[in-house]
Amino acid sequence: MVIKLPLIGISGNQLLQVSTAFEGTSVAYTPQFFIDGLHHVGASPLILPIGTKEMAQQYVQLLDGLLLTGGYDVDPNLYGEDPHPQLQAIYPQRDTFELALIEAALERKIPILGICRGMQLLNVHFGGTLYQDLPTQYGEHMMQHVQKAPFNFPVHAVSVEADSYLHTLTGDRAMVNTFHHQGIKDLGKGLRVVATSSDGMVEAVEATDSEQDILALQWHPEIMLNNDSVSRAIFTDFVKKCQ
Ligand SMILES: [Mn+2]
Repeated sequence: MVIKLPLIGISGNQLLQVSTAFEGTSVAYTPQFFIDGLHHVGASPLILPIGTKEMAQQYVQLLDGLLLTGGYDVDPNLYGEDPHPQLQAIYPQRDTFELALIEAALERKIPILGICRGMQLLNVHFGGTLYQDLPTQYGEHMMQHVQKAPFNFPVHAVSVEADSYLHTLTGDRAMVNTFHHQGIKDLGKGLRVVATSSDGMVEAVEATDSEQDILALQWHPEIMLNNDSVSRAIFTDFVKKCQ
């Protein structure tokens, strides 16, 4: 008998820079944190390689949940802007593929967990905009959002809205890690901000439509699963909802 664990699709990345690790060959991949994290909470992770819109639709038919990962900057043309000088590498095929994943997942109403770029792309899907480069566009009151501390060390606080779903996992306040030079500017219609840092940065969003199960975070719980109970709660809860 085959034991059926929740099948979680992970939006895969592609290594475009030539790396000696793969003898210069481009590779499809996801950080091991996501795999380990999903294994740990009893799910079957499935890495989805960047492909066509049709492939995205096909993949989502198989899934119980969708995990949108971090990575390249989002193409600013998707929210009607020209590239800022500090915009970093973009990969438009990944944007197109992941927007199709989002669309198909919303249609099937399967749970979506968005992380970092995943949250930003969800916002763009809902018609929102991004800061292309926080250090030059956000203003002087911005705290450090690319931490110099070890990746699994939570460095800044976020305040969580009392009536949000996230609050049931975090309480009023959580400590998070942070590695982002982009962030949400104008919020997309259909999303609500459920956590912010003290400089006003959007740190988490949820869907306003109660039929859609979206939780998206600007931080990286997958890296803190071994040392942070809130991060474990977020992963555990996500997989439970996918069952
Ligand atoms: Mn941050």
